[in-house]
Parts: sequence; C-alpha cells; structure tokens
Amino acid sequence: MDIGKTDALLIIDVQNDFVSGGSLAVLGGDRVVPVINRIAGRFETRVFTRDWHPADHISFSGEPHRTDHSWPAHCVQNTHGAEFHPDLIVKPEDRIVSLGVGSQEENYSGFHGTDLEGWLQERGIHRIFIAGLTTEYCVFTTAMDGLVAGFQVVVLEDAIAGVNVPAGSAEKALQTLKQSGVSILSSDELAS
Ligand code: VGL
Ligand code: ZN
Repeated sequence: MDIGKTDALLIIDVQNDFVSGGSLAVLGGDRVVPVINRIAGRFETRVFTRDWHPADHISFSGEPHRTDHSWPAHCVQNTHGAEFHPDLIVKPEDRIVSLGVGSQEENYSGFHGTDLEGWLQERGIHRIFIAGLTTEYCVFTTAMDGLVAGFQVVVLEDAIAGVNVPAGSAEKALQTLKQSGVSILSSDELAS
C-alpha cells in the first residue's frame, strides 16, 4: 500500500493509565505499542492525542460503571499515568493534541474543540490512519469525526484495543465504523 504526503497517522491516547498497571488499563493495550512504532516511520505527518484531564474531571468516579462514561481517575495532567507509554516513539516534530482538558469537558474526539481538522487540511492531508486506545471511545469518536470532516479514514485493527465493558463493545464499535465508511485494515497491509 502506498503511503504518501496526503496521509497522516493519528496515534490515540497511548498513555500509561490505559496500559497494564494503569488505572484504566485495557486488555491488549501494551500490544499496540510495537505495532505503532513499526509503522510510524512510513508517515510524514504524525499526530499523538493524549487524554489530559484536571484532577477534578467530570468523568471521574469512586464507583465507576464505565458503561455510563464514569471512569476511575485517569490521565491527570502532568502525572505518570498521563505520560505516553515509555516505549512509544514520539519525535520532536510530531504534533501533540490534548483532550478533555477542562474539568466539565468530556471529549473523546481528537477533532472536537481542537484545531486538528484545519491543521491537517493545511498540510494537504486527505486520508487519516488511526491507531491507539480505546477502540469504543477515543478511536471510535475520532474516526467518526474524521469522516464528517471529509477525510478518508482507515482504522488499523491490530493497533487498537478496547475497554470491552460490556463484553463485545469493541467489536461492535468496529462494525459501526465499517458500516459508516471507515476502512478496517491490518498494519501488515501497510508494510513497506
Ligand atoms: C478514553 C475512557 C475514558 C479513551 C478516555 O481515550 O478512549 N476512554 N477516557
Ligand atoms: Zn478520559
């Protein structure tokens, strides 16, 4: 598959709190890191999003149900849990976009309340490839908003992992993405 100047890779929320040992660890969260590192060099434009919450964020709960968007405290600004996975390769030229920065603001989209859409358009990007965490929330919402913004959207199925509460929710999200016009590919299909 040809990857060129009009393609960008979006790496969603690959942060310590979403991988093993983190407060909101998802199964298989660590597994995405080597896959992303392997393909990132194919892209000239790379954007890393990060969940970046204040300590009193509206989604935090002592009794998190997850299904109702209440979560254990996670990705608190300037804490270890909010840092990118230590093995994830992030270069100085890469763009970082922070999400959910206001205490009352829940946002699962890299496009919502950010300049990402215009930033990608200015660079002549037509197609976005999406990897990272979590499948049903930030990956899903960013992919859907990418379609609305007019990008071709590809989700890399071996470079994502989901919350899976309730069981099967990640697979369901992928089916919805597919039905909406998102291409679902394996990272092997990009291999040089
Ligand atoms: C996310 C749950 C809570 C995500 C963020 O990055 O997908 N999931 N906050
Ligand atoms: Zn969050």
